[in-house]
Amino acid sequence: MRIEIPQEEFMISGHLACPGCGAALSMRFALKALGKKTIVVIPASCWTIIAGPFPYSSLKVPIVHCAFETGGATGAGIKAALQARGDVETTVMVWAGDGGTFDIGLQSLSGAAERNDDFIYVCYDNEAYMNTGIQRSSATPYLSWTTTSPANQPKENPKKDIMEIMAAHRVPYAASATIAYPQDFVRKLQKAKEIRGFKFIHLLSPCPPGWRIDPELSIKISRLAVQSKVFPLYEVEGGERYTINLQPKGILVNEYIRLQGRFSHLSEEEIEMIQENVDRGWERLIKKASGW
Ligand SMILES: Cc1ncc(C[n+]2csc(CCOP(=O)(O)OP(=O)(O)O)c2C)c(N)n1
Ligand code: SF4
Ligand SMILES: [Mg+2]
Repeated sequence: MRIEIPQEEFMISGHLACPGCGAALSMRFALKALGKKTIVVIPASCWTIIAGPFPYSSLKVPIVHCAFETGGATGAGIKAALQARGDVETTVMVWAGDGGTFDIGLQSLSGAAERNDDFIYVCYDNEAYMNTGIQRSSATPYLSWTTTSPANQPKENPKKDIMEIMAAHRVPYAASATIAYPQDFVRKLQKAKEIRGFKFIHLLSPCPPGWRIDPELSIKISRLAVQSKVFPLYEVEGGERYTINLQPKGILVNEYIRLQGRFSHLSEEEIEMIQENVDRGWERLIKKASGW
């Protein structure tokens, strides 16, 4: 189903993102999807900087900056305040990094999800703590380089499965997305806006300095992540109804990782191990989507 992407812009010139930042382009489309009556909550992250220094802002909607670990609690509080004032129209969107979601913000995210608070939580996942110098997070992929997981000692643990954590909370809606598929991303946000209760979007966001890629490759790499099954596009409703939104071509994982300097230390055997993990993850997803 093709949808009309709104023309109106709510992200304007003057933002402070690096060239090719997936998280910056994604915000532009998120606000097109949600429209003017949106309040954006931003825990400490690259986006704290990207938005611009007070009193300037690159967004034409209100922003609430909050402490690193408080995205879920702040989103819930702002929604409650709006409701107390009789405002049932304004959408609250928390926009948090992977560090602020998978790690330090997990408790306030879990609390909001368990209470089924009525707002949208977007985790833009660039797979490390980028704003403070590319440190490893629990969203960093297996065997990836970061400044705290150097090439001779890369990350030994698999990426935490945040979508399954959200599904286990039985939230009304959770979906994965990337800006390489803007129609899919906009549709998911518009759908989330219409659902009452807690909504979670897991957004893959390439970061050229952190992933050691050329800025012009961000979209291509996002597309390869989906087409190689590294990052499938799917939805989970009520914690149990899985829908795969795009059938990947199933290209080899190597097509995705060979363009990224953060994986340049990997041996053929290690790439094969990653391929096996990705294949297993895809099989698990297919089983859930077919209701097994
Ligand atoms: C309690 C606390 N610890 C550490 C920091 C420092 N800090 C600010 S942004 C950031 C990294 C955020 O990483 P992530 O959430 O992945 O967002 P990204 O920078 O990658 O966009 C850190 C560690 C902080 N602001 N507050
Ligand atoms: S460091 Fe990465 S996430 Fe942060 S602004 Fe630059 S490209 Fe975007
Ligand atoms: Mg990050």
